[in-house]
Amino acid sequence: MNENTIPKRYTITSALPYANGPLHIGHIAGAYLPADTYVRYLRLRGREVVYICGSDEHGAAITLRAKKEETSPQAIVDKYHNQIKEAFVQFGFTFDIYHRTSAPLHHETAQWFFRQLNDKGEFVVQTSEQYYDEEYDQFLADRYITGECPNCHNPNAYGDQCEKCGTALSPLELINPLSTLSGKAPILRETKHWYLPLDKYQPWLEEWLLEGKKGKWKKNVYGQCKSWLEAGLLPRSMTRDLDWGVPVPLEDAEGKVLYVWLDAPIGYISATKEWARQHGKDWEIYWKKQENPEDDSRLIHFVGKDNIVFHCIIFPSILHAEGSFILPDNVPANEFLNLEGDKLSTSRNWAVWLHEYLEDFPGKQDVLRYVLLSIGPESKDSEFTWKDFQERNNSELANILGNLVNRLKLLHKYYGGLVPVANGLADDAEAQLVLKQIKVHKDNIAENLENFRFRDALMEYMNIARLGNKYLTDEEPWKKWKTDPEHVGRTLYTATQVVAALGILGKIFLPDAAEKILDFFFLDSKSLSWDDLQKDELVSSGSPTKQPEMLFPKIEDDIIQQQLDKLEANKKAKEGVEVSESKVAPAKEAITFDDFMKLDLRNGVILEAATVPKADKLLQFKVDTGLDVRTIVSGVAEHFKPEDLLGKQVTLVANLAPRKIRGVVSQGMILFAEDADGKLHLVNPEYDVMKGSVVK
Ligand code: B3M
Ligand code: ZN
Repeated sequence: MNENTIPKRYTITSALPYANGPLHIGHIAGAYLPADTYVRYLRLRGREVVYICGSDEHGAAITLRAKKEETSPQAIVDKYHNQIKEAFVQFGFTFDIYHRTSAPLHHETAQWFFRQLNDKGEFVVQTSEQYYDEEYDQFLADRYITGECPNCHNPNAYGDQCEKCGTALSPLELINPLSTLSGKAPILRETKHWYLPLDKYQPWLEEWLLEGKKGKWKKNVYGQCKSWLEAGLLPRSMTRDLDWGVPVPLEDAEGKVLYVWLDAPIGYISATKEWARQHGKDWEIYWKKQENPEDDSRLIHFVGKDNIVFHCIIFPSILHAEGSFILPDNVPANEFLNLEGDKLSTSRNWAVWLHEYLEDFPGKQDVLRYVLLSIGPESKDSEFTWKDFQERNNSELANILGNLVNRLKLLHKYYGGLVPVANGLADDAEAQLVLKQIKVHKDNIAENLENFRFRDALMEYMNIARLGNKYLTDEEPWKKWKTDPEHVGRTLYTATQVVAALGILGKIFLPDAAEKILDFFFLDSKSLSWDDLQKDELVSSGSPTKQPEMLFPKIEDDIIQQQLDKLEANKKAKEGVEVSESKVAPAKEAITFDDFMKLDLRNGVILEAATVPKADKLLQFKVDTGLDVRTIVSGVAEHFKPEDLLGKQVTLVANLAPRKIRGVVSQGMILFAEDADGKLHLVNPEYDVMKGSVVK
């Protein structure tokens, strides 16, 4: 099907949030608000849409949380599934269903899929050595194991993915892996798993994705996929040695479950099946290839940056391998949203939680929609600040949109609240220009939304309000009322059409305000659609109107200060808790004295310091160790500028085997200590000592 034609129907999905914690504004800005806005637009245009979401209730993150809270995984997912679902409903997201992957229907659907692939011989069954935690008597996969990312050297990469650079990993690729259960280095033990041969699908992916989606998918998404495909795809295990998840439906797979990234995307399909069951619909028209490809539903996944590989490479490979399903038409993933100059972080409690926003700002869902769409990380990471939140509410929503609606008080001042007649409208050039401009902005909104450009679409929407304000300011009806009442009639009639258009289009971006605007005209918002915007007249002369209300009250400084104080307090409280809960990394496995004596620890001095080309996390040093002058590479470029460390005394491991890192041979390791805020500091004796002195 050609992207430019209008499909018979749409299957829209938002990433299934892990049911192991509350949602924050980063989640909303990434996978949910753009999707909901797009769905509202499609529905306003009368297109057939099913919008799917639900809780992702499997995976190591959930079982780890259960262990930490000394409860069961089911208790964890029940708690957070309900909290998340409630927050979504309160915020006004319009999913057709919000399902969950612990539901029996999902297990059946995921197991059906696994059997289909297995019966087709798609899996490669392999017995191999996997990391195993002896103390916990458990194999370690995904979040059960962490280590240094081989790609970006993030020290806290997970066994299945590095969240910093997004690279899909397998545990054996981690440098210095540690079990997140015992904190100890794991051993290797044999186990059998069913691998999806992604390498076998590489040629197909290069054709379907690199060729087929070129220029159609967002650059940030296409670029990530291109780099993975260029690196060459490897077979990926689709089963895990865990006791929480969808059991592998095979005799010889006792104690194994489906990999969460096999099962979760199938959750979109099981959710659709449940929705169809509840509404007497046929789920297959939303997921299966139709007789005539022109009848295929258009599948669009809305996700955050760290989910790109799973939705663009792994899930499409699974769908392609099974053979009877449609493939994603687009995956317009967003980048990351930061908060007040720092990364949003659940673990550091550095976040604006959705459920807390709803408590602190009741009835202000539109304000958060507006701000998050305005700053959306559509092509690069972006920043939320409370000051900007206040500024956009006060100087944009209140002063532009709210102000225009409020100025229709003039209908009550001059016409008893009725919309006046517009004699001579056809010859009124200014009025004609305004009525024409509304349609231009409406078409620009469509063009931007069809291409997932939400910031630009919202700007076009606000330009309609700016158009109305400028028109009234230029026409000055309050000055002409006595001398030219006919002109005033035309002006206020035209301004009324502008506000009515903002009511209809507002259903896409600001649903609560839209309801209020249309209600101001006694208009039923459900009866008005996109096609009405083609007309010049949305509200006819003589129509009654209500006194306009203040749509967006100003947000005062003290309210914003409270949020800033809350952020800091949350962060301190979290640090406080973590320090008391010995936030330090778990102890490593005991070593013998002889092991320690093998280390040759010395003090030295940094003679030269420089960056490492094309490695934005690395610095390279020339170090005088007292034995020699050598090069050492450290992953500290995010903490220091080269000049910060020039001339500094260091403690180093002098007898570490040389390692080539990004083309530079590093001979040793300089020791740094990480503080509670994640900042690094050199480890040194209290006083400067002679170069080469041995640390005992
Ligand atoms: N549960 C969300 C995440 O990675 C993940 C999405 C699943 S969508 C099928 O945070
Ligand atoms: Zn990485």
